[in-house]
Amino acid sequence: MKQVINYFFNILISLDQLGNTLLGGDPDETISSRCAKNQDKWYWYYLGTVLEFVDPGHLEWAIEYDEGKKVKPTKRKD
Ligand SMILES: [Ca+2]
Repeated sequence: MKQVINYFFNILISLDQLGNTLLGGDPDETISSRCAKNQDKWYWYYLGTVLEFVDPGHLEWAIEYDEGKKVKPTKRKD
């Protein structure tokens, strides 16, 4: 069963990364990670607000420091 769950989780991650690629981002980075790094832009901020509402702490664990835009680890300012 765990293999099936991992399989579908990997499919979701790849779709997420495809979405980020289609939006001009790094193909190895998820939309959540890009969103977390770009909280200074209104559209990423509002998407981040939705993600944080659905899953509190999401942006903090989803950020990928080794992919896409290079940023220093920071806390979201709410
Ligand atoms: Ca990645």
